[in-house]
Amino acid sequence: MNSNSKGYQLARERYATLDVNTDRALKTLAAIPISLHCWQGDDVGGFESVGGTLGGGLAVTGNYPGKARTPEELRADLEKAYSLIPGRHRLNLHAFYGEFGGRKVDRDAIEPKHFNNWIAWAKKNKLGLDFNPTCFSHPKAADGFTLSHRDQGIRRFWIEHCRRSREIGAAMGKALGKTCVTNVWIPDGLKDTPADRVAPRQRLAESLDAVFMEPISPKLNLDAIEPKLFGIGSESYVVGSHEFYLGYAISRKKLLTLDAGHYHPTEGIADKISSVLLFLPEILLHVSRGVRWDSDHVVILNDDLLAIAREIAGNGFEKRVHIGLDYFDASINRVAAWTIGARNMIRALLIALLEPPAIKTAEANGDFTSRLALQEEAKTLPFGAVWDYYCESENVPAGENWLAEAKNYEKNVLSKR
Ligand code: RNT
Ligand code: ZN
Repeated sequence: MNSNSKGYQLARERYATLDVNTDRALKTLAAIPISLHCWQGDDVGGFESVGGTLGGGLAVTGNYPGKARTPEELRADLEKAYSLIPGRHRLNLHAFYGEFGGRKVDRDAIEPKHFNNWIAWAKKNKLGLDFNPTCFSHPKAADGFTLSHRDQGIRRFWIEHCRRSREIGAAMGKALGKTCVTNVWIPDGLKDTPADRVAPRQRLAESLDAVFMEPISPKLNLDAIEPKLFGIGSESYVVGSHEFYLGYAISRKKLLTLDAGHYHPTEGIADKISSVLLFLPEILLHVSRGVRWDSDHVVILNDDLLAIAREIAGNGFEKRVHIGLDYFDASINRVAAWTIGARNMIRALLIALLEPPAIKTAEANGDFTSRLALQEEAKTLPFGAVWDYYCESENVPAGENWLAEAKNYEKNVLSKR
């Protein structure tokens, strides 16, 4: 009997009185993969031989020592993080994390072979892979426009990059036997008031149609597109706005990506899920945490996260909502940043799966008093004991015990870089 069994037995009994089956909840939880974003490991740097500076209005603050400098280091750091996160998960790669053998391979020339090491590593570690074209940190994106650029040559360059990215995604999906989601995010937008909001959007729609022209089996690769309200340097106008991509996704049957940092600060993505899934079969989430703006802070267990988890788990949308993380904090241990965010995402899903059914019943009966009372009482149910038990049964540290392992890794590996 392991140390948490006693706590788990008591929790299971307590939940049973509320018609909640904790064993069943854990079984469902174990089948929900979280896609960890590779870019937390090196501050969105990538491995191109001609290293550029971070562009596209993305900003990473902090200079905590020990960031990954090579693919080997990044993979080692990820392995450490996965060993501290319960369940089987995925890795979300950006195109500029390819391995180009010290050669300059421009973005319009990337091929599946540049990701062979990642694929082999994913296979060995039983991970799925997701993918993203990298339409920033590049001279051809320096003026803030890519797929919607007024210059046809620049548009063609980025179309080719995105086209190849889907093929790489399909190669990953095929090699691993797990569908890859390839997400297109572009920074295109304007700092100050546009004179013409229409033309760039027309060009973006045309470019995307060119990117997606070749049909790819949805078993191998799914295409996703990610809207944004504003960015640094695109405060007044973002070409790929929410309405733009919602319309595009519905008309072209693509996945819409909802990033928690991409809306007005008081606007949550949780409420969008049920609406969008009425009209699209599947979506992708970039779970992030904005603090006053799209600051990409590490995901914590707050109401926003719980609301997102409830929309997924409470409605049985686990298979239709692909969950990815998207944040970058360089002010703390980066392995810990992955671990904290991923554990919180999983913990939030667990809490949602353990929600007493009486809450929904009360609402269905028009008894809003009971709904509120039960919602509040549910906040102190013993989900912590269920979580600890889950961690132990998945052979990862329960409670705060993972921190000592992350600190050890920092001492023995990260601090020597
Ligand atoms: C940017 C988007 C995008 C990026 C990654 C690196 O605002 O959220 O998803 O964070 O592609
Ligand atoms: Zn994002």
